[in-house]
Amino acid sequence: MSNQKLFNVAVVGATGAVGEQIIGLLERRNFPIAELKLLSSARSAGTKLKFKGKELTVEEATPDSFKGIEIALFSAGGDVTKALAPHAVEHGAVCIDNTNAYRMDPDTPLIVPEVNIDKVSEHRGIIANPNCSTIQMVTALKPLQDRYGIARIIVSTYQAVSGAGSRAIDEMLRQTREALAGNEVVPDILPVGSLPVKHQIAFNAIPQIDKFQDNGYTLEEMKMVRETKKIMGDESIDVTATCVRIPVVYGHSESVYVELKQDYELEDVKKLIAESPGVVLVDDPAGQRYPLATEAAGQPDVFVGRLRRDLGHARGLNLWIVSDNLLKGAAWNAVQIAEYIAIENE
Ligand code: NAP
Ligand code: 3JN
Repeated sequence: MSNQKLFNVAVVGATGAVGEQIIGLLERRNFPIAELKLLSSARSAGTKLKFKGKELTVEEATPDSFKGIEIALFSAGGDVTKALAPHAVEHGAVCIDNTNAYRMDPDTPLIVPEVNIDKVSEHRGIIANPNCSTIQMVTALKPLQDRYGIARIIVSTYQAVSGAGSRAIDEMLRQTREALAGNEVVPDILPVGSLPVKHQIAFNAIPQIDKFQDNGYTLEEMKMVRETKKIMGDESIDVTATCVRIPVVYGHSESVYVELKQDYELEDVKKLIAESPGVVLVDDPAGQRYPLATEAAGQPDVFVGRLRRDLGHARGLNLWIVSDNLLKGAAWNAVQIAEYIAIENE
């Protein structure tokens, strides 16, 4: 008989695109669970979801849902986190939050396990999971920061529709069918569900992810700027981002330019990346091998390729970084943190 400690776990947002991946990972990773509580809004309460061959009934999330819960994984939007996570903490749970609600709170660690797991012990009940676009970029760049230092990052993203939730996936597939049938394409959700203007995503690229800020950047772009500095623990890194939605279902791709603080040899950089945890080097121009969203989908790792020196700047380096936005970008990063917490509390 095993003496392994088992945990009472809640998944808030269990019926969503991220929640579904969290539940799948808890099952596949054989997370040490005593009781699993699946929570959503009243809309989906009563839905049956499978976990390890058993049917569990989704319940409406309320402040009382967290009695006895030890680990709560939130992915139901920032407002839900703000309303419910403090109650979960009061009931003694450690919350791992996938939303923007607490990411920049100085008392909340913002964690990517491959980069800064040492900060997790500073939590006061809530641990924040970064934005998907930030997670994959910092996972790939951390070895370069450690070895050479990073002065500047210029990133352009090519983001999958699943990042905007399950309704955005449905919208892209519906619009594609409408366009191919020669029918009128009716935009409904993207780029931002709560804003009045919508754009077609099928056969298109939309340079807006989330709302525009007063400085002309979108919130997604500003998340990349702020979160990168916090996770890397270096406010001096200059970061500038352009975030674009493209008609891909799973897997965010990023064209990243980094300016290092020291001279480098390209072969050393490739070796560093190839040896880094959670990162896979796919860089074979002769064989036409480079990271692709279709190949990253369903995988937990961050894939890096197209490494080449900037022709005008000796310390400049270009990379192409791809990862499954719902896995390493959200659910897998959160479950990695939960596994770390579970081991610490055994
Ligand atoms: P989604 O597919 O639209 O799912 C939303 C989930 O939240 C559903 O389970 C929904 O339940 C639940 N929910 C909505 N309102 C609620 C309420 N008042 N109380 C309890 N549950 C409620 O969205 P998603 O793609 O899974 O994303 C969910 C959230 O995760 C996002 O808003 C974002 O904050 C975060 N996220 C983070 C990343 C990242 O980069 N780390 C990526 C994507 C998403 P119903 O079925 O009842 O509606
Ligand atoms: O659009 C994407 O590809 C990622 C979206 C993330 C997202 C969507 C809605 C709300 C977030 C996030 O994780 O930053 C949030 C939010 O929590 O603010």
